[in-house]
Amino acid sequence: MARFEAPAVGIVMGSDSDLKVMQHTGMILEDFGVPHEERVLSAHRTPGRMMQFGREAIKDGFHVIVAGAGGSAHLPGMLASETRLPVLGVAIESAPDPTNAALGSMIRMPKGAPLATMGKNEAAAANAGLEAVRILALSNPELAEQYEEWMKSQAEEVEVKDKLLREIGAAAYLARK
Ligand code: RP5
Repeated sequence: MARFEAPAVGIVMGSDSDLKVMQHTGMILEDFGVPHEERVLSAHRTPGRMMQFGREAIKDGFHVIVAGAGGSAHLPGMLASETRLPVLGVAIESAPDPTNAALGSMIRMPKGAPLATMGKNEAAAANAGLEAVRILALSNPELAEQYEEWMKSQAEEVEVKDKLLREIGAAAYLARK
C-alpha cells in the first residue's frame, strides 16, 4: 500500500449539493489508499476562499486537485488559473441541460490555462479519481503497481462476462441480471 503523509488530492466542489457526484472521486481514492480532502468553495459565493485554496494548495501538500461544479461552473477553470498543480474538472449536471453549460465552460478554457476535463457526473468523478492515481503513480512505484493490478482485475472481470455470455447466450445472460 502506497503511503502518504498528508492529503495528496484536494476534491473541491462549488456546493454541498455536488457531493453526491463528487463522492465517487473519494471512493476511488480510498480504494487505492490515497488520502484526500473534500472542500466546498464556491467561485461565486466565496471567491476569495476559492482563490486562497488554489494559491496555497502546493504549500498545503496537495499534488492534484479535482474540481467539480455545475451551473456556469467557473470553479475548476479559476482554480487552474491560480495553481500549477494539475486540475481535473468534473461537470455536474443535476438536471438535463441541452446547452451543456458546465461542461462547456471547462472545455473552452483559453490557451495558457489548461484544465483537464473528465466529462460529467458520476463516471467523470470516478475517472477523475483514477486519473489522480495515475498522476501520483508517476512518482510512486507502489501506487503504480497497485494501479496495474487494478487494471488487470478490471480486464479479468470483463473476460469472465464475455466467457459467460458466449456459454449461455444473450437471453439467459440478461435473465440473470
Ligand atoms: C454551482 O451551482 C454548484 O457547483 C452547484 O452545482 C450549483 C448549484 O448550487 P446550489 O444552489 O445547490 O448550492 O455553483
